[in-house]
Amino acid sequence: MYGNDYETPDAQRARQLEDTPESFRELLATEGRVEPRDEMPDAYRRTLVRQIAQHAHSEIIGMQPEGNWISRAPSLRRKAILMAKVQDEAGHGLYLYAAAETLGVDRADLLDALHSGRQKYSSIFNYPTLTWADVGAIGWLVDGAAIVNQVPLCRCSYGPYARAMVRVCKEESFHQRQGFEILHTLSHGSPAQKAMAQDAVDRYWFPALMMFGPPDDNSPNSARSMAWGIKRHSNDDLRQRFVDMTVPQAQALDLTLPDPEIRWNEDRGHHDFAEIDFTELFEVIKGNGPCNQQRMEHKVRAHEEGAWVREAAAAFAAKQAAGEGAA
Ligand code: FAQ
Repeated sequence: MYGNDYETPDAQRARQLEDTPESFRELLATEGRVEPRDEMPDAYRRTLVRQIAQHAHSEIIGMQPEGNWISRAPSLRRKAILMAKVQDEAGHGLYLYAAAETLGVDRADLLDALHSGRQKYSSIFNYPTLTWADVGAIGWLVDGAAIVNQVPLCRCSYGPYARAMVRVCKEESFHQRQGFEILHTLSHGSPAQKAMAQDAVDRYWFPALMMFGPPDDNSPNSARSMAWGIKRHSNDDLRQRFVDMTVPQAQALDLTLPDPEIRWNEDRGHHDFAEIDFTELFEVIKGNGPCNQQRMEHKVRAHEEGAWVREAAAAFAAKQAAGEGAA
């Protein structure tokens, strides 16, 4: 079945850990948590900084597509819920920047890396929110995908990241339900409302599947991240889990997923689905998505306009510290 170059998962894991110190390997083998003051291989630290920073940036940039609808939400109730959700995403970004800082990096440097394009954020936030139904599709599909990806991160080997994820996941579950409820209301409303919900799902389905990253055979970081206990499942395994979870939910919504090849495969015990065109993901990551430029321009402008707030906060903190010193 396999060619000669097949490596068992255990052998692959052992190879990935060859240059890792024995004590660290033992910690990972016993599922122990790595804490900020523990010794850790440099490459482990760098991988965590990369992933946690990208994750934090995604939460912050992810406020933009939904923020676009706060002023146009269809009722006061919807507006209040959406404002709370967008505020939650800001909170997630802050927990994650704090988790990254425990690895010895500076938040200002991470922001600089985002603004100069040296660090990435999730591809999904480079798509426009054209209608109110898109807010529902983001909650249902994007937060749904985020939960599938992030629940295993609650068992990540790095303590501060794992602990941040516990709280983030609780809030994401609420977000997913609010998106489902928006779409349920629309899909059981007028024909025009149902068509709007279907159109949003049609546009967000494949981009949501791409959130899980490139396929396993084209994912340079996965093997090592899994050996280190940072990632617990491969990109494709999580994508499959998401499809299996979402198909019955789409039926409950009375909406169709835009993939005629989706069907239950008795032998695999999973849903089959169409091959994904990953050239779109790579283009969006390169900066060529529909909204990359707009998202970054907005982010950089907001950061520049907020300089006085940071300066005032720093001046206040310095004054407090001087006062405490004098006491
Ligand atoms: N977008 O080798 P892999 C949210 C990059 S949820 C952009 O497979 P890895 C909640 C990847 O960085 C969204 N870039 O990489 C919310 C790497 O590039 P590099 C955020 C992507 O790290 C909801 C290269 O491709 N969630 O924000 C993407 O092992 C609603 C090769 O890929 C997280 O960040 C992508 N989709 O696996 C907020 C979760 N996929 O750095 C507001 C934590 C891959 O080597 C509203 N992160 N790349 O130059 C992860 O689980 C992982 O980092 C993956 C990628 C799975 C995203």
